Amino acid sequence: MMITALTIAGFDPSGGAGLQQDLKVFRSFGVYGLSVVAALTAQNSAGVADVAPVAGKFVARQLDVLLADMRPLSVKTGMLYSVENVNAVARTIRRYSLANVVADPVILSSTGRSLCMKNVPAAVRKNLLPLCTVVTPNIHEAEVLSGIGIRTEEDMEKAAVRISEFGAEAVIITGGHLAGSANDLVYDGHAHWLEGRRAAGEYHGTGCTFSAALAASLARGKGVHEAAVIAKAFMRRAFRKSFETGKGMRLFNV
Ligand code: PXL
Repeated sequence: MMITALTIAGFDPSGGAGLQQDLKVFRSFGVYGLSVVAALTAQNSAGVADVAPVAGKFVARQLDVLLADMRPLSVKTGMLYSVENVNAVARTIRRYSLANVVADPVILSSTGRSLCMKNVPAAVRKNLLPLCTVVTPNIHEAEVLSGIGIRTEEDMEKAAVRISEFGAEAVIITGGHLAGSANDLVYDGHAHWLEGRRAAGEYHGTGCTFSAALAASLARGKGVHEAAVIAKAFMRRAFRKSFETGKGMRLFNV
């Protein structure tokens, strides 16, 4: 049987993040990718110039038509952009009892542009996190979701506990943006640390690549902790295989 995973995310013409990157990551795990577009962006390796939302009703329509016919073994959400889209995704997960849900709570682009409307983090906390197998915030996203400022690994643990209280089964805070180290925290009721070193340089699509690798591993039947170890190893290879194609950040040739 073909293993399938679904990504619900934004369209990035550079292909370094969002739907296209998720599909490439799925492919490299031997997982067939389904994709539903939740937002369009105009961007290149130097940053996001513009965003055009996709209407919540049309995100729901894409999901309904697809899922009436096919059942993915995991689901990854990325840039959802609007509260309507967050709620359409949450309703769909419930209606189809979708399992192995990975939420990458995208808030800002790597260059600091907002990739969601103002009330999206609150809607994610209330409506999406209770349905998640794993949520994968970076340091900034974890600060916004938890309301806790993060300077140290101890702060990361406090934020993970707070985020897990919103209902996600597990929380993975990626530490690449913390000064000094790039250790990731997997919190599933207990804290497990995955050690790593920060790769030199600026990269586009790091969070998407990591969470897509995690979703692919869950689709292949791995548990959260093992999937996180696999996704972290996948990132080490992705950093090694990254390349420069434009004037800005490096992209991952996964
Ligand atoms: O890396 C966050 C991200 C997610 N999804 C899309 C993006 C970006 C960053 O630019 O463009 C579509």
